[in-house]
Amino acid sequence: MDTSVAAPHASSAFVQEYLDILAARDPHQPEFLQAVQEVVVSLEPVLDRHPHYRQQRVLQRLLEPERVVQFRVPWQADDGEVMVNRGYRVGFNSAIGPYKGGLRFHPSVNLSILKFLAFEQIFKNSLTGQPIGGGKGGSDFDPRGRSNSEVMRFCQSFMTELFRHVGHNTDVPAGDIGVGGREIGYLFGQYKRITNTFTGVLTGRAPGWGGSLLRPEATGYGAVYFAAEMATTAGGSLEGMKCLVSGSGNVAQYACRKLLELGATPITLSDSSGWIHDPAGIDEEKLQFVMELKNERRGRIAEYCERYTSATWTATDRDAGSNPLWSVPADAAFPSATQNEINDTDARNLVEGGVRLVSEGANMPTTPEAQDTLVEAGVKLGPGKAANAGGVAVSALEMAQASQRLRWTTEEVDRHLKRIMHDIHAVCLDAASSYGFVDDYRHGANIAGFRKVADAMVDQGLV
Ligand code: NDP
Ligand code: 2IT
Repeated sequence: MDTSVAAPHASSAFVQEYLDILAARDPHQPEFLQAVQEVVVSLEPVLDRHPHYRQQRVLQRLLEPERVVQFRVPWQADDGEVMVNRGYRVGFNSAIGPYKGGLRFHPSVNLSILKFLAFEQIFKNSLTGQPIGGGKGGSDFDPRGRSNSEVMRFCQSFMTELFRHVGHNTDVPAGDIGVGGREIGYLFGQYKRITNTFTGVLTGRAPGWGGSLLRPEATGYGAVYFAAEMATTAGGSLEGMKCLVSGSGNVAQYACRKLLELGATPITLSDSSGWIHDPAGIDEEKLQFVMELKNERRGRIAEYCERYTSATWTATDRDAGSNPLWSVPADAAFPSATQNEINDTDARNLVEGGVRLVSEGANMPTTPEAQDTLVEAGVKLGPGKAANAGGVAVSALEMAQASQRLRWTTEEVDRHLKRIMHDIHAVCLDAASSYGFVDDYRHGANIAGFRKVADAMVDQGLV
């Protein structure tokens, strides 16, 4: 018997009530409003079944960040020019643990984007089963084309203000777009110097100075583990699948590696300048080339085609209204670049091209309309807050190892990561079916993530 109920529409009176509150307060934060809408759309049956959430105004409270800091980041370029960027840290919710979430350095960063990311992080972190609250931060600084010295000076200036707001029991940042091992190193060095402490204040550290093995791999690996769980539940497996991957940074690279290990074949990658299609498959040797290209030489993905003639490169056309990467016929898709990279036209193209499974490595890569199109066409859709939770989950394992002053082996961390992704998958399906949204991972992730945080907020009173 199909017990599913029609998903409430984004414009339902229930959803509108909450969006109206936000639109009045923050009319210029479209990404934040989008992230809120995507969650609230799942919660009507939850609030109906647990009226004390309404009496305690839990959802209204949850929509307001506990704190936001914004600060000036002055630094000097190699040619002596004085530069000024803006830094932020959003501490959105600490009901179940210290704020936890990445730092993004990208010219598009603003408060709307960081509030959307921090809001998503609350539910994602709750789903991991680890004791971590939701936060995010970053800057409109663009590391692209900057020397190591410039990046170091920027990171030192950024941390010279950020240090007073973070701490291993208060708020523990990590990487995100534009922030990888290099930036975490410079940020940590400055924190250590200013505070005269060596603590687990940041995750994503190198294993030689307190980092967890497998943290760099964890987000991409986790997104593929989640996809494997979805495929198994649907009666299949990833083996033999042709896969579309977007981005070519941390998440995309390790998604490709795990796909290869599980017998699937990645055939696309991208960066903000363009995308490559390699019908012969991106094998381990080609992936090594991409890693060296992006992580060491910090080059552009177009170079892949100079080296591998089986591939073609197409420049990004921002006015095209759709991204042709998503039109390539395939079985599965792993959007791993940025928010809103799959619009409704792209979603239709994915369905037409044969894609049956989408696992979101990026945060909010699929617009709400595109998500509806995919789900209505029967595509299994793993939402970012569940599918890409492996990264922050291993960050929480890094915090655990740091506080015990010991280090787990790669095998131990991988075992934990697999179990966590398995559990998130199961919890999403469970929550979805017990609130009438059978087999819909989006609602399941929102509801399961919400309930744990909401209960903690009720327990802790009006704080
Ligand atoms: P990286 O900086 O390592 O790589 C980002 C990739 O996406 C690059 O290829 C970049 O291209 C491309 N990209 C970034 N912004 C845009 C844009 N506006 N348009 C087109 N392409 C773009 O970041 P990550 O791999 O760490 O992050 C990718 C996604 O995964 C993000 O959504 C992030 O929030 C999410 N995520 C990351 C986690 C992590 O542990 N790192 C954990 C969970 C989610 P270019 O080189 O041209 O900038
Ligand atoms: O979006 C994310 O989950 C991350 N960028 C990782 C956050 C973390 O604290 O590891």
